[in-house]
Order: sequence, then structure tokens, then C-alpha cells
Amino acid sequence: MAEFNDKVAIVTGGALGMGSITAYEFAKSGASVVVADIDSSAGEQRVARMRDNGLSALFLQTDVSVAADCERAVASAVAEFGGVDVLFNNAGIQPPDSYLNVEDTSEETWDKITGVNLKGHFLMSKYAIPEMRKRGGGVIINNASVQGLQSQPLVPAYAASKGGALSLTRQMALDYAPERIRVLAICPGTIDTEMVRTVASQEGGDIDQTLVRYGAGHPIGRIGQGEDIAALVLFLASDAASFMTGSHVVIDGGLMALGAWAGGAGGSGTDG
Ligand code: BMA
Repeated sequence: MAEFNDKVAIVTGGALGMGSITAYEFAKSGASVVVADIDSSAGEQRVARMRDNGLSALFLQTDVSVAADCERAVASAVAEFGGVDVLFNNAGIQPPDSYLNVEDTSEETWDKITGVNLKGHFLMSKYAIPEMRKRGGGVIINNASVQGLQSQPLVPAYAASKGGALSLTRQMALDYAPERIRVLAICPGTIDTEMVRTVASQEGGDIDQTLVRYGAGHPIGRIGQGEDIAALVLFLASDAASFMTGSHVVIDGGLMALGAWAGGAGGSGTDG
């Protein structure tokens, strides 16, 4: 419960989906949390609910692909709560109209997706690390996705961003291990988030039924929930994981264990 007392956590993409639940869980475990998100109405609502429940939280509108926004998010964490101990680089986008091959992907789409999903991790880390150093250490957790490990048709920018997030994780872990700043990645399978629901809605038909079908593609038979992700992120950020850095943890209901030759859990795939 009090594991993160006196700690300050920044969660990007913290307004919705797995970020919002993780932000909540950090605060419930004693942390002061900065919810950084581009969506100010969802972000303000999220933080209002946290505060109503006696939790310590601040919303900051942040486009993680913009350096000045990232710098401001970190500065606000310091001004409001005194420092930064944990950074969950979670913000990610996968626009439904981006499912195209490389030839048909516009430069704008490439820049937008990699800007949020990869450059955002770089920028937030760049500004958070000096603050972690002042505290004698810290933890950065990058959201990578199983799509950093395996791929699917028509997601060139998304795939590159997630592969890049894994590579950046390993790289930063080396530079900052001596300063007790640990850097880790998580690779979620399909999680019940607004982003996945938006993709699912493109298929037409009932979204919940589509999510059940995505779930059947995971050996465990369901898609993940934000709570599954929050539990892992809190563990990785805790001292119980103090010997972990530079690695990624797959949290996917068995999806990556399943060989393509095995025909799929329910034979029904995930999405995309
Ligand atoms: C995530 C998203 C989800 C997808 C999952 C597994 O990063 O792309 O839409 O279900 O990977 O492919």
C-alpha cells in the first residue's frame, strides 16, 4: 500500500487506458502522480477522480513528441511534488487509418506515430533523468508492445516505433545503471484500452464481441486489462525489482509463446 510513499511518478498517456489505471494504482500506493497526456478533458477528469479519492495527482497537457512539453511536464512534477522517481513512458498511438504498407504511408503519418511512440520516450527520459539523478536513482518503464518483438502486416511506423522502444530501453539501461537509474520495457498483448477499441470499431459490428474474438487469439483466452499492466509496472518500479534493468517483460496472455505454425489459440488472431 505504502510502497511508493514520498515517490513521484510521471505517467504519459495517463488520461486513458492502461496509463490511467497505472496512474491510479501508483497514487493508491502512496505516490504523487503527474498524469501527462494530450487529452486534457480525459486527463482532468482522471485527476479529479483521483483527488476526490484523496490521492495526490496533477494533470499536465503534454504532447510527448514536443520537447518543450516534456520539459514542462518534468518541471511541473518537480515544482509540485519535489522531484521525479518513476517515469512510465506509456503514451502511444496507432491511428486506425495508418494500416498501410511503407509505400502508402505518408511522411506525416510516420512522423506522428514514431514521434509519440518513440521520440516521446526519448524526450521524457531526457528531461526526467537529471531529476532522478538528484534523487539518487529512479526507474523508467517504456511501453513497447508485443509488436516490438513480432510483427503483422501494414504497421510499418508502429512496428518501428515499438522495436525502437525496446532498443532504446537496452541502450539507456547501460548508460544509467551506474547511477541507479533502471530502464525497463513492457510488451503488452492486446489490452482493453480506448486505442484498441478504436481499432476494433473499424471492423464494424459489436465492439465487445470483437474484443472477445481478439481475446480468443490469446492462449489465456481473454485480452488484458489495465489492471494487469498496472500490477506489472508497479512491480518493476518497486525495490523488489532492483536487480532488473535493460530487459523487457512480455505480458500478453501467452501470445508470444504461440508459434505461427501452431495456427493460433482460437485461430482468430488479435487485430489489425
Ligand atoms: C498493441 C496494439 C494492439 C494489438 C497488440 C497486439 O501494441 O497494436 O492493437 O492488439 O499490440 O498485436
